Amino acid sequence: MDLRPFDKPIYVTRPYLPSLEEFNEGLREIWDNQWLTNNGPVALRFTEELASFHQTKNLTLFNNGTLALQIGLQGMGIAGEVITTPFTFVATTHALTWNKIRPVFVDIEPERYTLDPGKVEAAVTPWTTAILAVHVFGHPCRLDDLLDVARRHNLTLIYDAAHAFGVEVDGKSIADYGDLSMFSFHATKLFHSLEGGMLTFRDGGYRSTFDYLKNFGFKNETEVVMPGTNAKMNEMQALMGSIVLKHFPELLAKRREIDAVYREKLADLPGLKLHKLPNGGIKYNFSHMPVEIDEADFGMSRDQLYERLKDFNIFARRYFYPLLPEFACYRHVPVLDPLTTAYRVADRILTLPIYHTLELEEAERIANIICSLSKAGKHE
Ligand code: T4K
Repeated sequence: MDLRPFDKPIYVTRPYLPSLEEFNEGLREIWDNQWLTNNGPVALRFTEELASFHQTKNLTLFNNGTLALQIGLQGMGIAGEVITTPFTFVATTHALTWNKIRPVFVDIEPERYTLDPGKVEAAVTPWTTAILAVHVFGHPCRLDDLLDVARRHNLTLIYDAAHAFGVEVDGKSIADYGDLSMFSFHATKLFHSLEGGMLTFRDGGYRSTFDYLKNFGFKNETEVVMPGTNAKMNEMQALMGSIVLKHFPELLAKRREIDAVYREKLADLPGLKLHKLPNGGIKYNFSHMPVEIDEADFGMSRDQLYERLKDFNIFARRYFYPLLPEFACYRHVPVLDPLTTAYRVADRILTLPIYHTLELEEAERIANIICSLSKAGKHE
């Protein structure tokens, strides 16, 4: 069994890069057009490609996911309090704060790590205007239950789908669920456009508002109808996105294989819990490879394992730790729910490397190294 440290660093993820020839081919068109940003032809074409991929016309592109979400919230006039998850990347909560919205953190569920709809319901107050849930690691939230709570309390249902590109539920894109969804196309995501973001929305009437907001509020050359910002996707981003979209099926297939290797090797390891693959009509995207470490059974803590793996040139990540309310800028947020599950998961979670250029033998070696570091492995 190969337990040697890797010669090169193995990161939690690596961006998909097409061949330089393929990218150059697209660059030629941009050079010929002499058009670099502001709704250029490549961005318009990429929008069409994504519309066809998601089977919806109700989408618009941005230069990153964070600004997309900020603009989505602002464009829909969300205010007051929004019930959200503490187990996410900081950008989810920042998007609320930038809009002067008060985040209300409630707990997550232990298996899928997404918002617990029962806890959401219990946190509704007269000031609540929306739910902002996250399909964390690409795991769809409890869509029906959240919709039920939202409709009964007249709340807008917003999904941070930063990790959920390509996920389908009952044959429909995850973008079809909720009033608004935000997707991140950051380089670290399984689908990327260097940086980038997308909003999809149920009510097509919001399109012009979102488009004005991302372009300084311009309606036309002489009319500014709202104080917008600059959040447009440029032509280079759109070119990369368009190429990555063509290769998306093969990227997904490779991730599925890597996931299977980890599962086979780690399934029975005491003290390590694999995340449960979403089932029941869900097409998953293998966006991340989270595992939970139980210190007593595994023989070392999650943090010790995280550090020990570095000795083998393996750079796993603790997504998402610390929990949002632990950050200095959110310590003042009153938290009424003890967030028991979220704290437990944040203390145990480790996301293992998964990306299309990771060889299956490398995934196997990472898994074997993890086994060898565990209490059970040492006794073998
Ligand atoms: N909502 C959620 C739930 C999110 O997860 C995110 C972003 C957002 C909203 C906001 O969307 P964006 O505004 O970003 O579109 C990374 C990403 O920067 C961030 O996009 C992502 N979530 C978050 C989960 O992860 P870091 O600080 O962990 O990234 P970094 O630079 O440490 O990269 C991780 C690893 O990836 C590196 O160790 C090596 C590898 N890497 C990274 C880059 C940038 C490469 O190999 N090449 C690269 O170019 O935040």
